[in-house]
Amino acid sequence: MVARMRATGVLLVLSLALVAGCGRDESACQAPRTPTPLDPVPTGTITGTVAFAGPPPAMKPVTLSADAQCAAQHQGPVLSDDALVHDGHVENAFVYVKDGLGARVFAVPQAPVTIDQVGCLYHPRVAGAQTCQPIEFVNDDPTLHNVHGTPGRSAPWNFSMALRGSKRTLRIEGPEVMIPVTCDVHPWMRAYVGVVPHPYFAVTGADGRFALKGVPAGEYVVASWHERFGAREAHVTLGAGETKDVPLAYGGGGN
Ligand SMILES: [Cu+2]
Repeated sequence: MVARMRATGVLLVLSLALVAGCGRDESACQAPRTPTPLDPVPTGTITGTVAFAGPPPAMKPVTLSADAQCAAQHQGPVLSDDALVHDGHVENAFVYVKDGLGARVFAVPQAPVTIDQVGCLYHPRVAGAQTCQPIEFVNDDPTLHNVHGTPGRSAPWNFSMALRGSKRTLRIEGPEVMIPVTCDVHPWMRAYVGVVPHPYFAVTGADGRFALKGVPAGEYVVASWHERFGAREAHVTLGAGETKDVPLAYGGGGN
């Protein structure tokens, strides 16, 4: 009975993917573009640490038992990983230049951003990409996944990845912070992709640090996004050859 229900669910997911997975209009990414020359514009670096004051909120355990293939890949409890804070440093914050670049146009990197599915979790959980940069989803699990992206400013996607080792690439033409990615087979699976029209973004690691390099001298709004802690902004004036440290902080009773 359970097997039949699961099989029915899988068929439903596959059917949805067939309906919704095709036909994304990525033609805007095919149009030729002329990047604004940065040289001889002098540049600098914006750095910082995303901080959390006080005790971080608890993370809930994830129950993987609905899929034995998922559960078999983990020993011990798996947490939601949606509030990773280490000694006051926030991991998985998306930091980016939100305003100040004007009408500059930037070349699109052709190296893909890779988001893997392993242990029935998305790795990385938080990623960044430039508009129209290839984003490659990989299934490294011996089970079916369904990659379901729900942007608000560009076309959604929804496709199945049944085979281990399968890959699928898409490009997102519209800037958006952040785009949620889920899996219809495993409801705990969650990723977020920040898409911006320039290369000045980063995702913090365990030390909470970020560095936005090669930023043209100027005045900027730098912002951070975190899935549970929300958004923060800071203003910075960057001179040629300078490295400016920008404070971005959560907690302290506010979160
Ligand atoms: Cu899945």
